[in-house]
Amino acid sequence: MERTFTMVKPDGVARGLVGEVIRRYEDKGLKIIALRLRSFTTEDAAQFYAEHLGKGFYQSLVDLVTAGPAVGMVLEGPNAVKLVRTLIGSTNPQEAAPGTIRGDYGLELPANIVHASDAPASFAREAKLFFGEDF
Ligand code: FUP
Repeated sequence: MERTFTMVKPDGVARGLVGEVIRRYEDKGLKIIALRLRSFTTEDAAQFYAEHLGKGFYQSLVDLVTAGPAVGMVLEGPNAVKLVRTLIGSTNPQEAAPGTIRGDYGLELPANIVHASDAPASFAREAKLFFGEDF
């Protein structure tokens, strides 16, 4: 069974959407393997979003993810990486389809409510960064 990492980002936590996001993952049948609320330092954010360093939206992304606590989780299910990406919707909430988390709750970048790993390798890296252990 495949695993993925997903996170209700600080904008989603501040909006009170933790329960709603977990509800959707559970309704779909995904199993929660790990769950934690924690805050990102600027250094954590720089590591987590290293691939975006130098891009125009980088600073606003770091500001957003360090603005308050995030709720990260490891989920397990068949094709979990791709499945959760489908449930969250497109990166830009203005383009995300209704019925997806970003499509239903996001309004404007960079505040798109949730993050989810885009490949098994990013799952391993991101879950380790968030939880400080291997999954
Ligand atoms: P995703 O994997 O869907 O979260 O998207 P990316 O890894 O491409 O982007 C990571 C985060 O950067 C997004 F969640 C929001 C932010 N971002 C912007 O603010 N503007 C952009 O044009 C692209 C991404």
